[in-house]
Amino acid sequence: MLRYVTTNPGKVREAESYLGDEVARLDFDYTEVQAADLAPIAAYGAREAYRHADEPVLVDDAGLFVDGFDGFPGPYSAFVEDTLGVGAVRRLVDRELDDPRAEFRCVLAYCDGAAFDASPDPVDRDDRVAAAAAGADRDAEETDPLPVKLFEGVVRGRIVEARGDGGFGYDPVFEYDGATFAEMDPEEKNGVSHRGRALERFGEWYAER
Ligand code: ITT
Ligand code: NA
Repeated sequence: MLRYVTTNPGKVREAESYLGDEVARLDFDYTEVQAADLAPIAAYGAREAYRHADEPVLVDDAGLFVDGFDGFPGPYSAFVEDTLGVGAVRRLVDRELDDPRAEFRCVLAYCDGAAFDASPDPVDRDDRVAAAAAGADRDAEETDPLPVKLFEGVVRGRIVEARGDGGFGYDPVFEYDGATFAEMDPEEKNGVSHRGRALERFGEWYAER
């Protein structure tokens, strides 16, 4: 059984809506290393979660990256949500920036203890993830040989005044094509979201495995 490793029930709903009963939640709070990118955080988390669960695991690290703030809050999105709240991020964007554009990113890290084909796979990695994964793997060669495979999804939108009661986290303040993510149901959101895109890349690859 594949374990979707997260403490966040909102993420699980979306993963289940995409992967169905192929996946079950594992509520495990892995160590979040500090890094400027999501990929190494997810990769380290997947290794730790695999050792904990001894079953195939998928770790989901995500964040909101505001263009005009050089990607802030990015990897610190959870900390900023817990301390300031999503309304404060919206007010900060409104006050400080003329350009409200932002993107959500999601990196899924898969680990099942086995090695992967090292050949470049254009489906599931863009250049940024490949570079970060190479970095993670390079670090890991010294300390941790456990192979991890990464899948990224990105969606661009803009920060708006909060609307909608669906979703979780920053969904009410993130607008895509006229609707906030909090105004979409999980299927609609998966159809366009960072997580949906990462899940799609993972799903195609996993079906072949
Ligand atoms: P886990 O680490 O246990 O999976 P988490 O909620 O702490 O749960 P992250 O570390 O990935 O997850 O932090 C992501 C932050 O970004 C957190 O504040 C989330 O609410 C937010 N976030 C992630 N995906 C999101 C989405 O699809 N919509 C809105 N906010 C999202
Ligand atoms: Na977290």
